[in-house]
Amino acid sequence: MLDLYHWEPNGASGRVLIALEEKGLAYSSCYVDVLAFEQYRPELLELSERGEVPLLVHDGAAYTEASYLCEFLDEAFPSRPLLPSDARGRWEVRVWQKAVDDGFAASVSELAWQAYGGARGVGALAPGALCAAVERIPVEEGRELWRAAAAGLGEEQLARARSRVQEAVKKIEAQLTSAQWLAGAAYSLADVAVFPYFKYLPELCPGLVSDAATPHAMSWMRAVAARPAVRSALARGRVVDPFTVAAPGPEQVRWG
Ligand SMILES: N[C@@H](CCC(=O)N[C@@H](CS)C(=O)NCC(=O)O)C(=O)O
Repeated sequence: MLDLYHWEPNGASGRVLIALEEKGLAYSSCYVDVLAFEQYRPELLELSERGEVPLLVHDGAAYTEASYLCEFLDEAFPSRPLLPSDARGRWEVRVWQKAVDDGFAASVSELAWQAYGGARGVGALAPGALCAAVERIPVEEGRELWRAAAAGLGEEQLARARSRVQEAVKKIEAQLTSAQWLAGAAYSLADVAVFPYFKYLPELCPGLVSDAATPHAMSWMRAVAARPAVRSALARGRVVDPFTVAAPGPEQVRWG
């Protein structure tokens, strides 16, 4: 029995939804509206002390952290593997996952929050109501994250996010110029990790990501988006386009 607590099928939630669909696993989808602070509901905090989604519950045990969660799924349910069979290929996947976890995810989330965050849910509250809602978050790290988001991200932070995204896009385009997929010879968890963040970029950073600037990455993005499993995962959201909503990721509070 697999229960996945997730938000919109973008970012980290998107990664795990795509992995479940690619592996053809039956799961129940439990939507958690991050922009209504539902991730901090007491019953979810009992399963994950940080109140973080995606959160998978399998046989009564809870799993978080998209990279490790996807690897857990691949190991626990070996059919339709998403990790290469050779050691080099698996290393390549993990290096891409680390790049996503270390900076790409947080930087895309920051730019997306800046562009779209205010439009829905808590982001649309009047400043006083938002601050009061933030102070009711029962997790210190969550309060810290959302206080910063409510105050608005500074130009220095946004400039750093733009430059990190630019570096990541360069690497993605370079890799896809000579290969069809990010790691190894086949589609893998590396593609699953990068896609739900990269998909924001043609709209969010059109000067950086476009058919003219990054043709190989754009065809890769379209090929991933056309996969039946990815289409099913993207249909698990509530908004028409999950890449036009954003929440500030928790990573920037952890690592600054
Ligand atoms: N380290 C986590 C990060 C998960 C994450 O960024 N979750 C977002 C939504 S997809 C979130 O919960 N943000 C809002 C919050 O922390 O209040 C992972 O890789 O799974």
